[in-house]
Amino acid sequence: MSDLREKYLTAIAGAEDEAALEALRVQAVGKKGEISLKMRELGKMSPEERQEAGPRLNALKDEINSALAARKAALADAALDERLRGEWLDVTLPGRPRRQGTIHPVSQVTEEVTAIFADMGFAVAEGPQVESDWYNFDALNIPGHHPARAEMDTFYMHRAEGDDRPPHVLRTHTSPVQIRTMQAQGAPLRVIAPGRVYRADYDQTHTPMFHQVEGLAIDRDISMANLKWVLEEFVKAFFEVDHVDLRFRASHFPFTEPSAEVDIRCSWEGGTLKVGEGDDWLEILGSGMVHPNVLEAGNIDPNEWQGFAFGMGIDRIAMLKYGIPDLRAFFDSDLRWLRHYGFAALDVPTLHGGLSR
Ligand code: 2NL
Repeated sequence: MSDLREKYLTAIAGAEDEAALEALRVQAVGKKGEISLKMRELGKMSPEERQEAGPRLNALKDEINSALAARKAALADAALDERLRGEWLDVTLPGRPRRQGTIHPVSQVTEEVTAIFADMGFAVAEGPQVESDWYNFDALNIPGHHPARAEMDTFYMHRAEGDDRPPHVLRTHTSPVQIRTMQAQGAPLRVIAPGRVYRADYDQTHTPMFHQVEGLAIDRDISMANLKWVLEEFVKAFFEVDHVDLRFRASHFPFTEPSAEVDIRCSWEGGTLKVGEGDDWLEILGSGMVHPNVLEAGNIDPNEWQGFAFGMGIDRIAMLKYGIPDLRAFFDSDLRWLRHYGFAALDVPTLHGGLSR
């Protein structure tokens, strides 16, 4: 039996890969392996012989199994070491200038919008992209039967089999972030919520993931007049012009009352957009006074507080400001497109240093 032990322990220690180990396992302790055959012979022995050989065989079997496991772990460690050596990378090396990346227009415009609203006292709020249907719909005064739920082309997450609770959704707007901020911070409040949103829609002007920024200001005596001033300041700063005309068109959203869509005066002479002159109007955002039900969902008393809110598409205003024709190219990761429309990595947009150059 000590011959067997010697034979297998030596072979296992020398096995070069997992296949060799497996062959040894079958040969030694497999169903028809050498140890198993010896165990079968126990039946033919006298009780005295069996009492001596049985435990020894069992111990040998255990020892071989341990050696197999140890060798397997050692081989896996060696394979990992080998791979880590092969994939070694010095992340402290300087970048190669010609291959340096650029800032995506969506990131650039998000930074610009953030800088403008920060200057007017708005903080940035963020929240989850997978939301409960309560935060995405109910809290925004969109009940279960409301057509807005169906119209929104919502992506639903899966529930476990037999779990009958309503499924989570990919947020269809960033409004849930403002509900969470109202609950966490109470009034007064001034925040913007930029981020990714999702709707099952794909064509020339829609991608299933896109970017939105929403704003929310809550205080004791906020009015549409405050909304109008804030949006005017924003549009002038964003399009880098001294004068704009805004047009408020009555509209409808479940979460605001009254609601207005906002157009800016512009011209498309020569195919390029000029903001603040000409006779065309360009719709850029939706807005309104926060609905009392929405304030209540945020645990804010609508008898004491009121506020305005607005929302706009970041991708859309990026296309307008920087003359980018095709929305879908935004998310293609085409290096030539990124080099052409991207921004220098160190040009951080600020109001004093210039938003864009
Ligand atoms: C649009 C319109 C809008 C809001 C978003 C909002 C959020 C809360 C309360 C009330 Cl928490 N309103 N958001 C309000 C009006 C319009 O978005 O066209 N977005 C692209």
